[in-house]
Amino acid sequence: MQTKVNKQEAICHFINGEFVGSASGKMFDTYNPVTGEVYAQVHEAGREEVDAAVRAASDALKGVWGEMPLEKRLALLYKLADGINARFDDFLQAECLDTGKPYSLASHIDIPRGAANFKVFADVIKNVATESFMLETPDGAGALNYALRVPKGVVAVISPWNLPLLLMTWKVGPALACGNTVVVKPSEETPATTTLLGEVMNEVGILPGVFNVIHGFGPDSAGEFLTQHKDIDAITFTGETATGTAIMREAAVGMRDVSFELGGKNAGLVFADCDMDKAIEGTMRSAFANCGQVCLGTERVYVERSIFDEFVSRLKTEAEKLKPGLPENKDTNFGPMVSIQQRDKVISYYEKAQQEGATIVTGGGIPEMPEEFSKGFWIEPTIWTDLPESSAVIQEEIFGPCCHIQPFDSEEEAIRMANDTDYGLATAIWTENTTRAHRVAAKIEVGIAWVNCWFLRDLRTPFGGSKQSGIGREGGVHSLEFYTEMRNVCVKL
Ligand code: NAD
Ligand code: 6OD
Repeated sequence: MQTKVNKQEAICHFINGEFVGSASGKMFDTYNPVTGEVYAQVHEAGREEVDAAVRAASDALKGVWGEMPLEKRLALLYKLADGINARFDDFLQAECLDTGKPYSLASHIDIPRGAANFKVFADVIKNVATESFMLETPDGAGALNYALRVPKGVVAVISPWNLPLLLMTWKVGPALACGNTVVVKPSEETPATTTLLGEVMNEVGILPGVFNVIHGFGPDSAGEFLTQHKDIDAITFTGETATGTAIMREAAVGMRDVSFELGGKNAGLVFADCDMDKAIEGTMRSAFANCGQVCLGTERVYVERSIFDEFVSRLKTEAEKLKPGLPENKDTNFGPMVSIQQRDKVISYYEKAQQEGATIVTGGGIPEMPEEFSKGFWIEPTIWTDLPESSAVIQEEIFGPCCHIQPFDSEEEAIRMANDTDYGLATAIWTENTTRAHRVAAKIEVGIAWVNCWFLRDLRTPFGGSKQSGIGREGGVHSLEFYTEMRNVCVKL
């Protein structure tokens, strides 16, 4: 494998169709979260590599890629999706090595969605219309206005570590479908699958320079150098709200457009008229899937008082059944945190909850693991009750496998508590009363409201966050709003 996701060789940048190291020779370690061991070194890009990647992307835009007929471009995107699926096991192995997540999860979500993101947006761009208007003019002949969609240019894609392939292709897919070229900066924690995608790009015949990858950190490293680069035309970013703020400052210079998918502190609302089995199953996934490292995950659960005790007791029983273990084991359904830093951060909230007098229903610490995993970044799934709504544990995004459960007495109270946050990403509402479902969904200040389900994705729908959870919407035609510019042509007849 050229991408070098093995022990001996370092993971390279992918610039202008080639795997290259850094001129400075600077590298950083990347870890296997299951064992806590370094599994590879990664080249860290300096301004020189960032500059080379942006130049390659600019040249590709001005060259054959920029002139390519739509049908041909979209056929290549279909080939890309097929190319990922053809190397499904390589992607699965690389993703699970970087993140420690179970194969059972990544084989159902991360890798298939990583491939699907290319086909979906190829279909969207092919089928979307642009507007036209006939203007009446004093001479009676009129003027025809019609809009053209043109690519934004060179797009910087900055992605996080929790769903590395899925979240990166969620942006690269529409960017390429719209005819842009990209420079991707994956998270320093998870460089493998983005690099591997470079191989598939070459295999299927995507032209050099269309897709480029540079590795490194954020501040004073590849991320910042990329957002500061004057030839970047737009920045699409998924990550923390604080990072979004820093990137927005850079984007202001040169008036570059941004699309931001940021943090969340999502509420689950469980009404007494819910189907309890569905609510428990859904809340289990929304709180603990991917070791709680999903931006859409539920960290605050509000449960109607009459079913509170039963809900807490059943969620505890299910949480205690989660099985940590090697990603490749069939019965593993709970992985480690991505890094020691992330685990330390989550543990600090576990300590805070205890100091603030939470009742620890289950978990609250670091589990005993077999000797061979004992240095891995494992953590216990945790449930609390009895904290005041003002607690940092309830107000701040933790991004770990934990949730606090609070009782409520009325629909209005549940809505008020759900909305009492600076974030506005997602919610999950559990009720069998359809009228209530629609009424409540309309009142929660979020980008995505799920009813009796969670993370059920239709990629044609608008996806994004309200309040401090994001700027803009991606998904379906909404992605085209960001990845293209509309140019109006006015023809006097
Ligand atoms: P992060 O913000 O720390 O890092 C994300 C990316 O930004 C990384 O590639 C990082 O290297 C880069 N970066 C950091 N500082 C930068 C800077 N100053 N300039 C340019 N690039 C910079 O986020 P993370 O820890 O990787 O991911 C977890 C966060 O992402 C959580 O807050 C989570 O809610 C959020 N998230 C949101 C969504 C969504 O769709 N809304 C999806 C997934 C994750
Ligand atoms: O499903 C998606 O398209 C998406 N962007 C998911 C985000 C998950 C956050 O962790």
